[in-house]
Amino acid sequence: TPSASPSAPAANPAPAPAPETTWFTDDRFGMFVHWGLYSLAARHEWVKNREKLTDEQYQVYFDHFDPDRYDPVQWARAARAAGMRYVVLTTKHHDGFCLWDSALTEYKVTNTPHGRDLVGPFVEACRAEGLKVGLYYSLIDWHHPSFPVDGTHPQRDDEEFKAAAADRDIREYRSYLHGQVRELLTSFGRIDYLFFDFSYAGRIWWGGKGPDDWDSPKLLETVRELQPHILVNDRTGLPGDFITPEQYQPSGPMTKDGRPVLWEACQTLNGSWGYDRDNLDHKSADLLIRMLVDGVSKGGNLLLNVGPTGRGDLEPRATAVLGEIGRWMDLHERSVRGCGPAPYSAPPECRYTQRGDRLYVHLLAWPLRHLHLPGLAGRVRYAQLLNDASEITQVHIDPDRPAMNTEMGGQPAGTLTLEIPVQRP
Ligand code: FUL
Repeated sequence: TPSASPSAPAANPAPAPAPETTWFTDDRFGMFVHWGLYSLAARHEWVKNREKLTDEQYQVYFDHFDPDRYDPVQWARAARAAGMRYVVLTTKHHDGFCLWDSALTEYKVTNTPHGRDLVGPFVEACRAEGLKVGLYYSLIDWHHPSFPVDGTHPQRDDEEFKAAAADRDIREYRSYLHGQVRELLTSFGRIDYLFFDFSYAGRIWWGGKGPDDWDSPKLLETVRELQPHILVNDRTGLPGDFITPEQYQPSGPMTKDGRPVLWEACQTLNGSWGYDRDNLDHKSADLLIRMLVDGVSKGGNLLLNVGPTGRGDLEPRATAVLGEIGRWMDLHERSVRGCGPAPYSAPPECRYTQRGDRLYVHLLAWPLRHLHLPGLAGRVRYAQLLNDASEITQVHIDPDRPAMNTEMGGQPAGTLTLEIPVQRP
């Protein structure tokens, strides 16, 4: 049989293999880090836009950016201790400020008083702690002269926006952003995850043409070429490897065009992504654990955000809540890691997560003296509390409604989890 010459181009090149997603669904829980010039303003990462600060007014944060206490090992350890297994850092947010020594701009950390790259040490610290490495990159750029709008414009595609966009050459910005993504994916070794921001939920913010402006098809091609195993989100305006519900809990497993998709909810501690000093509206550890469990029961991940201070510290309110989550994860992580939805409907105020033959029943409300588990008659072999392996007494078997006595003292609401080996249907 004649064989093709080695140099002949393949008529139908094989499609790139789908990236490995097992680590993502095993890990389930990651840390988002929003950090940049806005951390000095300490009142939300959109401060430039919200307060219509001019470039000159915003420059003060650049001139004073000197995070003398930056210690990414501390961040990575805090993430790990909280039960998180990957960390995602904002390398450039909408304000355009770059946390690495980009050759393509002067608007970068190495030109601030700090004078040193921040991304390299972050990547190293994650690796040292055995965490997967994620980078966030904003496709929006209020600083670049060729991006259609600057930070003072409203978000809508109104007349003001159109007038501002008309005299800018998007091609320059497009090549800048492609160049920067190439830098990020070639300068720091293996990167596992990329969060572009944003065309979100089918909506292109900031008017413009989103994927056309950014040439998203080419962008994704470059990303896959440089880091073939990487997982990329869906905010380039094109489908990615996972979708990114922001600050809400989906009502069930998520689908796209009728097919199940990987998803990850990103969530703030207090409604702001950047450090927000005077914000008192912090979520409790209990609520955050419930969000994690609820997400896993629907097949999703949780990317929980922290906003370090301008000096580089995780603020005490964040470390306290991460510590509490970590104490829960320490005893309950096997009801999260590698778990997903169970094929049964959970009783009211409960969530099921399942891995293999282990069904985890998370009781989100307390007290529940009797718990009826519809559809599980004949499948429950044994039941125990997960935190201390103590047996749950099965007090009543009704063919349709197995019921268990769950009157257990001393367990705080929202953190009681039962482990039940079940026979799969
Ligand atoms: C958004 C951004 O505008 C926020 O500032 C934040 O980065 C969030 C994760 O994505 O839509």
